[in-house]
Amino acid sequence: MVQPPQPLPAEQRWVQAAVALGGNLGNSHAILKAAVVALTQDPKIILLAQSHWYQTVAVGPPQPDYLNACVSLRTQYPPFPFLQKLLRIEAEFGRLRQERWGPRTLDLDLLLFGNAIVNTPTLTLPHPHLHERAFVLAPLAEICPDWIHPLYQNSIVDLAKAVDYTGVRQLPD
Ligand code: PH2
Ligand code: MG
Ligand code: MG
Repeated sequence: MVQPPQPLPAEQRWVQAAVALGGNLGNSHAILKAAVVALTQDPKIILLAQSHWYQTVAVGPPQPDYLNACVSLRTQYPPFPFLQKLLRIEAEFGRLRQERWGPRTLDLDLLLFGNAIVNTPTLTLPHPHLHERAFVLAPLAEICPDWIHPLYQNSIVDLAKAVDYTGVRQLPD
């Protein structure tokens, strides 16, 4: 008997995401660059763009300046497995963090995942502070100016126009 054609395995679709990188302990330049390489080594992740590096005055308790940047990428991971991937990379680079908003070797924050809106104890999308942080909006507006914030319905470049850039300095290439 002739078998009816079997459905092909569902292809995981590729979704665009944006990630903020930050660090202010150890050799931040080396650590953050290595974190980007670690992301690109995963076959379920394709890097699209990387912003300049920024030296930024710390928001929160007194601590050294941060190095910050953002990347945009496409991924076949769903949001939670993608978050797990980010946490694994943070752990790999010896993330140290004692206090909330205190100094850390590597912070990878999931900012945007397509137009997903997620509210759970472990993941909030879009990132709840994305729209108010100059150290995120400056690099993000470079690489994703037209991305519409799923909650505010404003473009990233418009959100970026509304914040104060005191203490945020773009570093030369
Ligand atoms: N991250 C924090 C707290 N404060 N300040 C700057 N400038 N850059 C950061 O990435 C940062 C911060 C918690 O994640
Ligand atoms: Mg953070
Ligand atoms: Mg974080």
